[in-house]
Amino acid sequence: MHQIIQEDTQIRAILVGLQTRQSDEEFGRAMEELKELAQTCGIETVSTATQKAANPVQATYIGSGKVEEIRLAAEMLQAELVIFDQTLSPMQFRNLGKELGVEVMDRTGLILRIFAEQARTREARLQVEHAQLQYIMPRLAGMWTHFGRQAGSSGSQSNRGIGETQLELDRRHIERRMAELEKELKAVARERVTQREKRLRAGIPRVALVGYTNAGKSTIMNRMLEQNENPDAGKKVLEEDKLFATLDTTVRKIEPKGRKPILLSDTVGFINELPHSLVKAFRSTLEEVQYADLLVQVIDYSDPDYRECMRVTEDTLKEIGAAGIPMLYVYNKADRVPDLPFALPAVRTNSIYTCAVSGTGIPELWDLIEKKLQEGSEICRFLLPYTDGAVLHHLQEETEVLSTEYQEDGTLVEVRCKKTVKERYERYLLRKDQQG
Ligand SMILES: Nc1nc2c(ncn2[C@@H]2O[C@H](COP(=O)(O)OP(=O)(O)OP(=O)(O)O)[C@@H](O)[C@H]2O)c(=O)[nH]1
Ligand SMILES: [Mg+2]
Repeated sequence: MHQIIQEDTQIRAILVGLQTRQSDEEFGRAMEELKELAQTCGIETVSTATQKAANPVQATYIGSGKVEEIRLAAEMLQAELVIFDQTLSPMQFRNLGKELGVEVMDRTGLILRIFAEQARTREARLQVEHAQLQYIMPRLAGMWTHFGRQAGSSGSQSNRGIGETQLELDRRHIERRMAELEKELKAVARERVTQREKRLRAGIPRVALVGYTNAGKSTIMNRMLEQNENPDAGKKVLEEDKLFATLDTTVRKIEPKGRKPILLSDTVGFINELPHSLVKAFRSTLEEVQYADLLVQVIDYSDPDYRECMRVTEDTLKEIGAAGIPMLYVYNKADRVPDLPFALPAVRTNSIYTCAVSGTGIPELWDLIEKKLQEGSEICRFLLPYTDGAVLHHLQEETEVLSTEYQEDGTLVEVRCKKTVKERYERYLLRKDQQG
C-alpha cells in the first residue's frame, strides 16, 4: 500500500472586512471569528485588511483603491486566497476574482467548506453537498474553486476563463445532482421520521442541547452519558475545541440510577449569520429540536460576547420553528471566568453555572431538567371502557402511569402527561368533580 506523504499545505490567506454599521468592538469580534473559521479550515491568516464605508461597493464590495492594495499584498505575502467577511454577490465574486488574481472566498463559502470537511453521516454529507451546490450555482462563472471539486462538479480549476458551453454543461450537471440529492434526502428523512415516531410513542421526554458552536454541548452530553446506569448504553459523542465539531444530531436514551429516563439530543452548533442554505439543508436533522419537550441552551459564559451568542441561538431557533419550547440556560465554562462572585454550580430557577470538563454541576443540571419537565405536565385521570383496550395501550405508552384500577365500567388510570396528550384523550378524561 502506498502512503501519501503530505507536505505542509496550509493555505495562506488575507482576510478582508468591511465595517459598515457595526461598532469597532463588534467588528473586531466578527473579524476574530472569521479568522477562527479560517483556522478551522486549515487556512493560515497572513494579513488582515479592513475598510470603513457606509455601504459596500456594488461591483467589488470594497473600494477600488483597497482592491489594489490587497492585490499587491497578496503578491508580496504569497497569499493564494482572499476571504471576505460577508456574503459576496455573484458579480462581486467575478470581479474580485479577476482583479485580485487569486482565489476569492466569502464567509458563507468558508462555513460551507467547514461543514463539508466535518460531515460524517450520509445525511449530513447529502445536506452539505446540496447547500454547496446551491451556493455555487449563481457563482459558477466566477469561481475556480475548491468547491467545484468537492461538490462533484466537473468545473474545478477549469472554471476560469472557460467558454459558455462548459458553463452550461456544469450548470446542467449541478441541477441534475441537486435533484438526485433532494430525492435521497427525502428518503433518509422518511427513515428518521419513523424512528422518531417510535420514540414519541414510548412517552419518554425529549431534551435537546442547543447553542452557539463550541459552547460545550457535546461535552455536557458526554458527562450526562457517564451517569447512565448501563454505561455501554450510550456511546460518547465527539467533543473538540473546534467550530462545528458536531454536525449530526445524536439522540441517546439516558437512564441514570434513581432517575427517570430521557432522550437527549446533541445538535449542530449555531453561528452568527449561518448561511441560509445551510439552515434549510439542516432543517430535517434539527427537527429533533423542534419536537423537543425541553431545550437546554448551552452558553460559553467565558466568552465576553455570550449575550450576542444567545441572541443568535434564539434567532436561529425561531427560524427552524422551535420558538416557544421551554428552555433551561446552562452557563458553561464558568471555570474560565476570573473572580466569579459565587461558587459553582450556582443553581437558579431556570439556569445553572457549570464546568462541563470536570463535570461540576451535572447532577444539579439533572435535577433542574427533571423539575422543568414536570412543570410542563400534569396529573390526570382517565376512565377507559373495556371495549377500548387499544386506547389504554396507547395511553400507557405515551404517559407515565401512576396507578391503574379495574372498575366495573372500565379501567381507571392515573397518569402524568403533557397537555397535548391530555387534549387528545379528552373524551376519557375524568373532570375534577368526578375524581373523588
Ligand atoms: N474550560 C472549559 N472548557 C470546556 C468546558 N466545556 C467544554 N469545554 C471545551 O470546549 C471545547 C468545545 O466543546 P464541545 O463540547 O465540543 O462544544 P460543542 O458546543 O459541542 O461545539 P460544536 O459541536 O462545535 O458546536 C472542548 O475543547 C471542550 O473540552 C468547560 O466547562 N470549561
Ligand atoms: Mg458538539
